[in-house]
Amino acid sequence: MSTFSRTTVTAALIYANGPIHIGHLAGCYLPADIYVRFLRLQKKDVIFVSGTDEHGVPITIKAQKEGKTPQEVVDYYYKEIKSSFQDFGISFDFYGRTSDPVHHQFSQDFFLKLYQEGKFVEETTMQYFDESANQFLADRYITGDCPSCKQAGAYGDQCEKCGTTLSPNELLNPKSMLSGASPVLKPTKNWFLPLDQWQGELTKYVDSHPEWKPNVLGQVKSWLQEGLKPRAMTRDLNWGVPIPLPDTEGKVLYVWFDAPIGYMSMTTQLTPDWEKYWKAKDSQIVHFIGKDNIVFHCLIFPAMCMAHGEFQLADQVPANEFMNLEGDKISTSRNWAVWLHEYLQDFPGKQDVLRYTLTSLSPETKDSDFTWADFQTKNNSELVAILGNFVNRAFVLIDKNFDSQVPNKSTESSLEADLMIALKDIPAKLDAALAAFKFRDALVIAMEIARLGNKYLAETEPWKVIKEDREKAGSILNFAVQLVAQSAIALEPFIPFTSFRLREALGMSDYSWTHIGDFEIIPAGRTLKNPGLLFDKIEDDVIQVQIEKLNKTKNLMELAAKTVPLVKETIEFDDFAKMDIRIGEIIAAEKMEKSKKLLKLTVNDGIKERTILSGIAEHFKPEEVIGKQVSFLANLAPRKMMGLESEGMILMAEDADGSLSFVQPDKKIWNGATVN
Ligand code: B3M
Ligand code: ZN
Repeated sequence: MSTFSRTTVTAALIYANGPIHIGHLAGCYLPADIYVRFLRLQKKDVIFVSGTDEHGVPITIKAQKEGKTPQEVVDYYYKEIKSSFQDFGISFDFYGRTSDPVHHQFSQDFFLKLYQEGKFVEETTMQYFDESANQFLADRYITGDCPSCKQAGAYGDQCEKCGTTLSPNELLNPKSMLSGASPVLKPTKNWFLPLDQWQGELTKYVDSHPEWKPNVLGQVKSWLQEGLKPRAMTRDLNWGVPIPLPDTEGKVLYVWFDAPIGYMSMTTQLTPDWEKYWKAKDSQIVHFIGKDNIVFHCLIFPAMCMAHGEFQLADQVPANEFMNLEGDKISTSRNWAVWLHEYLQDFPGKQDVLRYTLTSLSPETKDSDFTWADFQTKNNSELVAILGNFVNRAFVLIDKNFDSQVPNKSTESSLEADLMIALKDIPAKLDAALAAFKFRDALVIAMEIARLGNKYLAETEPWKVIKEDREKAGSILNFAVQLVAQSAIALEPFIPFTSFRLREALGMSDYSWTHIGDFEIIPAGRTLKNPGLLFDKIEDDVIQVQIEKLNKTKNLMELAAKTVPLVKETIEFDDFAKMDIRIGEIIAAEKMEKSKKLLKLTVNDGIKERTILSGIAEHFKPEEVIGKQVSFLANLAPRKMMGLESEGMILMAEDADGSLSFVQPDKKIWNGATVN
């Protein structure tokens, strides 16, 4: 790894169609940030580029759902996402967007070069088309049963259940997402990258990287084994990068064609010197992604680069698995997530606690699970009890006994010798873990410094020594301060906000990774500024609030999943036509003395006032219903109840939780209107 002159780090371009949650952070942004900060501390030449993916069906579907234009959706979420990353200290050098004209131009040039050099196969194929919506159904516009695991609800590009990558024509029982209708097949022309022709080169490429993580190699090899097929690099859609060819109205570049090119187009916006980061052989390219993006980064994008010819291929693709939340898959649509912006509202200033917890639970080799209980334990038993406690003791003792000035180092006993020995291996181990993308291990190693510091203070007891031997106590505290400084450096990639506070407190400006293990970082005599408590204990009630929030979500989900009653036996039109349903206005309402359930309503039916007894008293107060226009069955035979005659029946809709609502016209209309 040290043979590279520079490193180009990318983190997946997340779709700009929603806010971000802990799963995103843990999946690729946090590991990428840790890695980049590590390289920067080593004074390496590194760039860190990411941005939002603003094309493709996920964006247009979101726009349709919200009644907005795709541009409105991406403009909104670009800002939201960018600021969430900023809030959590994800230190991109450039955070771009694929709707940027620079990107459009760059990806069109890329496409055109491949086109002109005959790297595409132009083909007219039968694609699913929704006749009512008058639109081809690319990718996520179509759902059906997964041919592989048979799960319903697989998308045209992927089954989320089993992870298989699909094409729309493989789905069983395909349905249009736009209308729910069964689509028809219609011919259309697209440009395909013949991945089959690159199979040999790609196999060689993958074989040259036996060091890739097993989860990555596993997926890639199974694709290669199945045999690669040509894949369309264009789509029949109105949203995306227009195809730079004549007569291609209504067609755009496939989002997975333009998105990875975004890494490059964004680098051109970062530095005029961008080419060396993508073209020079001595550049190391590292893509941080989640597991669902593996094939695109390890096979399809490399094939595109091979076909193009000027760009280097990725050296490392350290993809993570997924992080679950309290035992369940994180899901945006079910709102089963911890949203970063909500976390910050609930835990202001505690970004590092989340970064720390997510790193120590990182789904590096298999899916992992975030629980609020773990979060609390990580905070209380590690950040507070180990790091916070150690740092606090060192600062307080120096404040109290040495007027906040770093005392001299003098005596060294066997305890200091032991400490040095214990610390000796830490830098090398830490480097090895970080270079191998083992961030969980790396965090444990980095925390070891504070652990040793705590142990050292417990063994040397400077608070007792000070009473007899001021010089010796001072020397112990000098050692402790050096350990605090080393912790600040070693932990900077993981908890940068805390590290910053410590560096301020210690007056550290010139420092680097090589100072880990160095006991001369902070000179004697320097005045320190006690940073106060770095972390505070998170109590049970605070955690309980979060758990209740999730429970509420769970209840709502269960409610929504409650089965809708089966449709009653079929009737003929004549049966329906017998019912005379009308609109009337409730002009008076009162409780019935002897009944808990019934309200006595007076309804203006356009001709006269009629009395209707309705079983809604447990749901509505009389004053709540007066003035409402409602639907009622006008020709129901009059019935006597509680000594009064009811002339009709009010129609009510029952919600999943049993609550009732009136069936009302959506604007004020005349009383007596018929409902057909
Ligand atoms: N936008 C998928 C995702 O957000 C896709 C990644 C592109 S990376 C070039 O998971
Ligand atoms: Zn499946």
